[in-house]
Amino acid sequence: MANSEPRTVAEDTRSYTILDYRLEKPSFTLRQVRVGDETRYEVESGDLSRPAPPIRDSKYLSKQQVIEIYRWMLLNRRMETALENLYKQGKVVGGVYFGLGQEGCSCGSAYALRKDEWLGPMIRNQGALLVRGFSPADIMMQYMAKSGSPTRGRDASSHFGDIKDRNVVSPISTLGDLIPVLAGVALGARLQGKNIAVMTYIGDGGQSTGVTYEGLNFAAVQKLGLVLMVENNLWGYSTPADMQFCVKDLAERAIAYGMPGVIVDGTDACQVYDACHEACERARRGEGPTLIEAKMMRMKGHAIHDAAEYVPKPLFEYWKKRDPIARLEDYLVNKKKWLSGDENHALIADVERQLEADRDLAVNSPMPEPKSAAGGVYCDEGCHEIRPKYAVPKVRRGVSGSSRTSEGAVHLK
Ligand SMILES: Cc1ncc(C[n+]2csc(CCOP(=O)(O)OP(=O)(O)O)c2C)c(N)n1
Ligand SMILES: [Mg+2]
Repeated sequence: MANSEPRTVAEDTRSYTILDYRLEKPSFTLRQVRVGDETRYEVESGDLSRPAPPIRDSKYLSKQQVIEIYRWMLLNRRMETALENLYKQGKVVGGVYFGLGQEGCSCGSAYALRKDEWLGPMIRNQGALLVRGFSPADIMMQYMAKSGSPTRGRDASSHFGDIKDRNVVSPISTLGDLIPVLAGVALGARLQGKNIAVMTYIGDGGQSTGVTYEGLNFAAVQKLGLVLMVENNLWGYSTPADMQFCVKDLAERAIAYGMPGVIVDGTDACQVYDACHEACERARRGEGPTLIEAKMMRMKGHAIHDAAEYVPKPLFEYWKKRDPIARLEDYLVNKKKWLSGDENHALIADVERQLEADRDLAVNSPMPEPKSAAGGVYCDEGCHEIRPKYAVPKVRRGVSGSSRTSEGAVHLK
């Protein structure tokens, strides 16, 4: 085309695709109101009377696998109810955080990882911890700061992981900081000759941080197998999502990083799993990261101390109809008939039995001895070896101040 000829709009327009798995696209606007000294919100527009959407059939999960995810979700919820009661009995040290309404996202996403892959959970992903092999007793003991807890009573909240057996990186409270860490885990695996999927989470609030950009951009450029779950639960503490960002959907952020963006209904574990499975497969092929936005609602306050008075009540009622467990139960029992009523009751009773046993174990276990308080806090030189997870790193000997033993373990100096 000659330079003098005007270009058409079509030639200058690029288009991008955001895959959207949802069967319903909720849309509301909120209005900020002042009640005395308090700031609250009201629903300004949006249809709150719509019936809940059905669960979407999974392209990949077998009947048994859907039932297994359902069981994890039940365990997740019942454990949090038990924790709430333990808090009210004064047995919890510090606060308690809940993932009520987010169990389908937490459990369905973690279920897509293989055993040798890695998870970096955030505070609402207690369901993901259960899927990775922590027991309800581990989590309850942690909140009660018991000596048998994963941190031996040295932290009373979510700051624990297991890099030896369960491949879980401990959450970092500074929002967004887990993203480059997990990208680094994928890079480490690649240096050892493996492309693996690594998964972590960030909220609608936390995704505004600079480190989110840095971590995602690094993962995109290096084609690292990061699966980032952006858990858009409509609130970042007391800030509604539409005061946090201007894009229509947070999945659109993926376009600017140069990676696929996907939207799922976070209350539908089957959709969550399918999107995560596809992202994990892409990661395993060495094709790079995926950003998945899971849309749902935080059904409690930020933590147990927050009554969420600022959230409009009709919004809670709307999302209660979209409860991830009640809808999956209906899907399994009434729509698919994969569980009879009796089988469902037996499964629920089994979850309750497990929880009661774990709660009793946690409650009756001892507090730590005072003299153990500083144990394990500082790493004295040579106190333990850090071994590569997959194979001997394919790095030059003697770089970065490290040396190699004959078995290939790296001693940090
Ligand atoms: C960098 C950073 N800024 C602020 C905080 C304090 N803080 C902790 S949780 C939270 C709200 C997070 O909201 P969101 O990311 O939407 O996650 P949600 O709690 O909804 O799961 C804030 C502001 C923090 N931990 N880190
Ligand atoms: Mg949020």
